[in-house]
Amino acid sequence: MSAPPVVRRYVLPPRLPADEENRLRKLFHEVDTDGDGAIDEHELRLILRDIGRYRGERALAATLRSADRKGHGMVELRELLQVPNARR
Ligand SMILES: [Ca+2]
Repeated sequence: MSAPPVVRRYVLPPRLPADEENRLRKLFHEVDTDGDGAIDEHELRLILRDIGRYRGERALAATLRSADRKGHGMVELRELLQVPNARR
Protein backbone atom coordinates (compact mmCIF):
# COMPACT_ATOMS: atom_id res chain seq x y z
CA MET A 1 0.00 0.00 0.00
CA SER A 2 1.43 3.38 -1.00
CA ALA A 3 1.37 6.51 1.14
CA PRO A 4 -1.40 9.01 0.42
CA PRO A 5 -0.34 12.03 -1.63
CA VAL A 6 0.82 15.02 0.35
CA VAL A 7 -1.55 17.95 0.02
CA ARG A 8 -0.11 21.33 0.84
CA ARG A 9 -2.28 24.31 1.39
CA TYR A 10 -0.98 27.83 1.24
CA VAL A 11 -2.90 30.62 2.83
CA LEU A 12 -1.97 34.11 1.75
CA PRO A 13 -1.91 36.64 4.57
CA PRO A 14 -4.70 39.18 4.50
CA ARG A 15 -3.73 42.45 2.84
CA LEU A 16 -4.62 45.97 3.75
CA PRO A 17 -6.27 48.30 1.24
CA ALA A 18 -3.57 50.15 -0.72
CA ASP A 19 -4.19 53.55 0.90
CA GLU A 20 -3.97 52.09 4.42
CA GLU A 21 -0.85 50.16 3.48
CA ASN A 22 0.79 53.36 2.19
CA ARG A 23 -0.17 55.21 5.36
CA LEU A 24 1.27 52.41 7.48
CA ARG A 25 4.50 52.39 5.43
CA LYS A 26 4.91 56.13 5.94
CA LEU A 27 4.25 55.85 9.68
CA PHE A 28 6.63 52.90 9.93
CA HIS A 29 9.49 54.89 8.40
CA GLU A 30 8.79 57.80 10.74
CA VAL A 31 8.93 55.49 13.77
CA ASP A 32 12.03 53.66 12.51
CA THR A 33 14.28 56.52 13.56
CA ASP A 34 17.58 54.70 12.99
CA GLY A 35 16.44 53.56 9.53
CA ASP A 36 17.42 49.91 9.98
CA GLY A 37 14.11 48.65 8.57
CA ALA A 38 12.70 47.44 11.88
CA ILE A 39 11.01 48.97 14.89
CA ASP A 40 12.72 47.94 18.08
CA GLU A 41 11.55 48.24 21.68
CA HIS A 42 13.17 51.65 22.14
CA GLU A 43 11.52 53.11 19.02
CA LEU A 44 8.16 51.63 19.93
CA ARG A 45 8.40 53.09 23.47
CA LEU A 46 9.20 56.54 22.04
CA ILE A 47 6.28 56.56 19.63
CA LEU A 48 3.82 55.23 22.22
CA ARG A 49 4.89 57.96 24.65
CA ASP A 50 4.68 60.50 21.87
CA ILE A 51 1.07 59.63 21.07
CA GLY A 52 0.09 59.20 24.73
CA ARG A 53 -0.44 55.43 24.49
CA TYR A 54 2.44 54.20 26.64
CA ARG A 55 1.02 51.90 29.35
CA GLY A 56 4.19 50.58 30.96
CA GLU A 57 6.86 48.04 30.10
CA ARG A 58 4.61 44.96 30.30
CA ALA A 59 2.14 46.43 27.83
CA LEU A 60 5.02 47.51 25.63
CA ALA A 61 6.45 43.98 25.59
CA ALA A 62 2.99 42.53 24.84
CA THR A 63 2.48 44.96 21.95
CA LEU A 64 5.87 44.06 20.52
CA ARG A 65 5.21 40.32 20.87
CA SER A 66 1.84 40.62 19.13
CA ALA A 67 3.46 41.89 15.93
CA ASP A 68 6.90 40.25 16.14
CA ARG A 69 6.30 37.10 14.14
CA LYS A 70 9.97 36.18 13.88
CA GLY A 71 10.45 36.46 17.63
CA HIS A 72 13.59 38.55 17.27
CA GLY A 73 12.46 41.47 19.40
CA MET A 74 11.71 43.85 16.56
CA VAL A 75 8.90 44.48 14.13
CA GLU A 76 9.70 44.62 10.45
CA LEU A 77 7.39 46.36 8.01
CA ARG A 78 6.48 43.02 6.43
CA GLU A 79 5.39 41.65 9.81
CA LEU A 80 3.35 44.73 10.50
CA LEU A 81 1.55 44.54 7.18
CA GLN A 82 0.53 40.96 7.95
CA VAL A 83 -1.32 41.80 11.14
CA PRO A 84 -3.88 44.42 10.16
CA ASN A 85 -6.29 43.35 12.87
CA ALA A 86 -3.82 43.36 15.74
CA ARG A 87 -4.96 45.28 18.81
CA ARG A 88 -3.52 48.75 19.16
CA1 LIG B 1 14.85 50.84 13.81
